[in-house]
Amino acid sequence: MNEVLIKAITELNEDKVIKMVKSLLKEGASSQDILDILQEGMDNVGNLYEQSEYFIADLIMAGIIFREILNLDEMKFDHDSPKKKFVGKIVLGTVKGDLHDIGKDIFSDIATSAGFLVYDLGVDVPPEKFVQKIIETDADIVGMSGVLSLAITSMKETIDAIRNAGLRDKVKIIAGGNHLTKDSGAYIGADETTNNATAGLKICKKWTKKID
Ligand code: B12
Repeated sequence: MNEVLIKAITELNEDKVIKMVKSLLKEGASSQDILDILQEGMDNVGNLYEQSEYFIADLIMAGIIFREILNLDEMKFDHDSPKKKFVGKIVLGTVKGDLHDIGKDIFSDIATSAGFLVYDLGVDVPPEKFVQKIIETDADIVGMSGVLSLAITSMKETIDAIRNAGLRDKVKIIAGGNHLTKDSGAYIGADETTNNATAGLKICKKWTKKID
């Protein structure tokens, strides 16, 4: 079944993807299971684009399908139920030059549902906007998202700006994106990097001492 779903998303077969996801959820699959499968399909779409088999319109279509799935009522992230008291504040954004926001939005959703107060700055966020928001909100954590290669440079510039503003010791910084590695994390100066929103949330919980 999973292979068929991966194939359906790779082929951008919208109706089939939605039908299959709904039926998997009905059978008891979790939102996270679905996410993992879809991400594999998205990787295939990305690879086909790289090989010039797919075009920009196909990337757009993949994004539309992914969002449709995220918007299904059944795709509630089954983390902690929302808490009245916020467990921490996160300033979040997709870094300068990068417009990809699906991964950022997933992290925002699950962090919010786990009780974090998330200040989402959107996409193409310049370093100074991160700095300004950290000061304004007295945030505990900065979450940077980005999937383009150039995002690595923007992330480094963002962390440099945070450091130059004298805020580096006041916040923990996590960078998320498909292509990020421990090495790129060390290069940009983040505390942690991840290509998995749930793993990222666990790290944030640990930082705010709210881990289960
Ligand atoms: C959909 C898509 C698009 C859509 C984006 C729609 C949207 N609203 O986001 C559109 C069509 C707009 C697009 C545009 C472009 N794209 Co594009 N796109 C993709 C595609 C297929 C999927 C991205 C995606 O959403 N993945 C699914 C999400 C869930 O994964 P994710 O972002 O990694 O997020 C997960 C984790 O990383 C993590 N996470 C993410 N952020 C954060 C943040 C924190 C704090 C934490 C804790 C965790 C976390 O949690 C998420 C869930 O686990 C990828 C291929 C790929 N394999 O990624 C190419 C890809 C990223 N795009 C690519 C390119 C080249 C482009 C364009 C330059 C194309 C063009 N010629 O115009 C433009 C760039 C525009 C810009 N300036 O940003 C390349 C990048 C190559 C590179 N090395 O730089 C890729 C890799 C395709 C490829 N293989 O060539 N794209």
